[in-house]
Amino acid sequence: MAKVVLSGNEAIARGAFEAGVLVASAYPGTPSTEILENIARYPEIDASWAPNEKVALEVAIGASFGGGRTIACMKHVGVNVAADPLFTLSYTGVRGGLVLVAADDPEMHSSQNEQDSRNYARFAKLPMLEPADSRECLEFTRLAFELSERFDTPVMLRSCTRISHGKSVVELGERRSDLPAPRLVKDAPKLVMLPGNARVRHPLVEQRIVDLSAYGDSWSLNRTEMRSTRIGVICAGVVYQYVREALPEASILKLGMVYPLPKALIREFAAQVDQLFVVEELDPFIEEQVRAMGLAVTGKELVPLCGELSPGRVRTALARTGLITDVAAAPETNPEPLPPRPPNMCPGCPHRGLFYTLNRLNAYVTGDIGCYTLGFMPPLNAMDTCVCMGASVSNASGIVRVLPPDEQRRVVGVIGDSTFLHTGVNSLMEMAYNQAPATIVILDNRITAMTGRQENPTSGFTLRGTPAPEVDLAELCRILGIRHVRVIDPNNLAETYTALSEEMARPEPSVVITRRPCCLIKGEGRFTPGPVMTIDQALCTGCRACLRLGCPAIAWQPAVDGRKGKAIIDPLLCNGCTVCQQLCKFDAIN
Ligand SMILES: Cc1ncc(C[n+]2csc(CCOP(=O)(O)OP(=O)(O)O)c2C)c(N)n1
Repeated sequence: MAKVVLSGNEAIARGAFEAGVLVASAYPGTPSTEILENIARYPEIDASWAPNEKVALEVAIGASFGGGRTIACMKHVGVNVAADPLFTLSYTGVRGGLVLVAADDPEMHSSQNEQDSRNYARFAKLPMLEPADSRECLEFTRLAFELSERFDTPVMLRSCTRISHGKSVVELGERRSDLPAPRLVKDAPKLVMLPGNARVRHPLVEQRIVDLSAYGDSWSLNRTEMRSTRIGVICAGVVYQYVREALPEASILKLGMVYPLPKALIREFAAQVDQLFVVEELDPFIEEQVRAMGLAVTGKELVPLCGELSPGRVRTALARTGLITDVAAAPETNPEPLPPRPPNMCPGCPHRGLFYTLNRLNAYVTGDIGCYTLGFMPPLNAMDTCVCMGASVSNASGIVRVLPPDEQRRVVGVIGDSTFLHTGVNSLMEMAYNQAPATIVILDNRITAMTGRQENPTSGFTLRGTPAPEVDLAELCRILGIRHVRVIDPNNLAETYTALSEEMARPEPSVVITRRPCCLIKGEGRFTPGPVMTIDQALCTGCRACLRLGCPAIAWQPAVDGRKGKAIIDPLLCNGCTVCQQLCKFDAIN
């Protein structure tokens, strides 16, 4: 078959296709998003966005219980949301093979924390595979389904930013067409996890881990590469590439299955080398288990606990042992720091007018995760907390309970449309139920913008672009028990100011929905740019009020030759939202 260059995410998608997967479900999140987007290219697979990761996994569980092979994909923090079904799925096992892809983000390129998903495999007692390049992404995904059915277990596949987004050569294979057709089979003792049945399943789960560990001792995914026996390194995933580059002479035990560990193979390898190291990103996951086996091993004393590794960091770390001497020659990944370029909302972003207004109203903003988190950045400076998806609403509901009335009124929770449907709905239900007097703003830009403009249940389209029912957010809020709901245009500053100041003053729960499409989604009923604005230099007084919007289209021309500094608008960037025009007191912007 053909050889092609694919990203890790594309290769995982291909692996799912070749494995004969019938159903794929996911919620977007960097660096995992493109897995489902690429699966959607295969018409043989029913691929769809779920409103959150728990739902995605449960859709996959349903498909597996029906007898079909199925995959659920998410970023590392998504596994927290999906953890409830995951732990019990470990007990039920599968009918059709089930793979859960967790894409970690060491260094937090695009995440709020850098948790290590390997801990989930151990915690939930299920196997985890970790590919080291795109070829392995494809191969391991295929093999994960075989493993899942052979051992009656869900299998986790761990990727990370560098594997998901890096590209390398893969060899394409055929799609499996010999799998049994799905059909209903009643099997309550296995699939109904009430205590009596679960008690029977638990010992099977424990035995499964023992069996998988023994299987791993001779499975080709775990392999030993013997070179100099002075240094022996156990590693997996992308770190294998770093170790090969940084320590070309070292012997390596490369693990393809990072949980459970192949204990006999590890002992055999340890016995062959003078000094044993574990090099791993984030937690001492392998190291602690190897030490618990009674083996002398060095790891996190040298290797950083936080952030990504690189060939340079691996070499520098191991150089501290004195075993490597030519560290000066070690390649450093980023010798010249790049100039900082802080992230910013796009010109014409409908979130900008809202945050400008929240700043003017001196609101205390419990924030959430999405493009609008950038409302935290100067000059808008209008976000005070941000924890996880959905937390804005429940944080607002909690914070007002400890504040005096004059401070309660300042509390505003802000949440995007996708985030609201992800986990905000439950929080708003709580807020309405317990009548917490906060104001919530739902920023309805009709799309999941932050992760690359994925459709969601408010946007009217499915993953494949077919029309879908639209959730009516205002009606949903009313049904949840919010009596005061209003829909406004955030590009209208006066309307936004009036709505927010009135709702903030109200000693009752209320919701303001700011409705305007993201300026990056074009198409019918979506964003249409307005007239490009210009600043009349004769009328501009250089008051800098328009700069308080932080719009990338507005620049400052410093004073020259005794003339005052003035603002200018870059016509190539301006999307014509008119927000700057509305706040210019001198009518200089037209
Ligand atoms: C549990 C979890 N899943 C996924 C993500 C990735 N993610 C960050 S923000 C976001 C959605 C943003 O969409 P929306 O709320 O509509 O706001 P917008 O970016 O459109 O302004 C997603 C999916 C995450 N941070 N946490």
